Amino acid sequence: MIVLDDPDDPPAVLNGAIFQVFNVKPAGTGILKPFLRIHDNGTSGNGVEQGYNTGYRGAGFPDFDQKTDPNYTRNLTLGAVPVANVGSTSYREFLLDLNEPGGSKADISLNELHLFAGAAADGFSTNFAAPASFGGFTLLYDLDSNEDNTAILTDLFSGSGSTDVRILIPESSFVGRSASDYLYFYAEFTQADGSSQGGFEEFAPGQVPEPASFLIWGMLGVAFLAWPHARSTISNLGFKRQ
Ligand SMILES: [Ca+2]
Ligand SMILES: [Ca+2]
Ligand SMILES: [Ca+2]
Ligand SMILES: [Ca+2]
Repeated sequence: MIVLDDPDDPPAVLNGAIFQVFNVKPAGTGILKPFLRIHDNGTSGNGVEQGYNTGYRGAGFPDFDQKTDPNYTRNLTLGAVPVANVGSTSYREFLLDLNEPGGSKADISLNELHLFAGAAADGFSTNFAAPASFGGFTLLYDLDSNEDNTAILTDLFSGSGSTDVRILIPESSFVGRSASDYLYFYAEFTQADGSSQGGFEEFAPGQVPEPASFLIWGMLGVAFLAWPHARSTISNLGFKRQ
């Protein structure tokens, strides 16, 4: 089990994946491109909040706790997820924005995370909740494949679209897949402190900086001054963006 409950916590590793406090606070709209929003809607019951991304909107959806806005729970291709290098290891970068109340209710427990790939868009199956390949969908990564792992995370940065955590999945999980493959990202949270709280939890691909703004930041040398938490954790990891 890992716990990230302080902005200065160092990155932690669970079954090869890196979990890191990471705040991206878009100045405008359209910078974060979420692909999965889940909010306990009572379907799962018992305070479990779970779901996977898909563009499917036919009968039976949502089958878990997905929000149905097509802009925020949608199909995602592997090519749309950027690569981040930590030392000599490559990872695929995902961002997580938690929406929990403050104080003693600010934490949330990520219990399961499954990543599948398939040639088909609009996948629709409760089998995504089980860590096993099925019907054209190949399991690429399971947070619990080595043991039952848990990440206790905290809504450290409030406000919609203000991310809290970066999750880096080893590129070795994606060997043999192509950029056009569809990714299915299943997550399951429970609430250590009671039933579902606050707003939805939201996943997005890592951000690829716009070349112009990146250049300006570099010229002014202020990029990391404006991003102190990322600065400290990036230097811890020897992070280098491709
Ligand atoms: Ca947040
Ligand atoms: Ca909570
Ligand atoms: Ca687990
Ligand atoms: Ca919540």
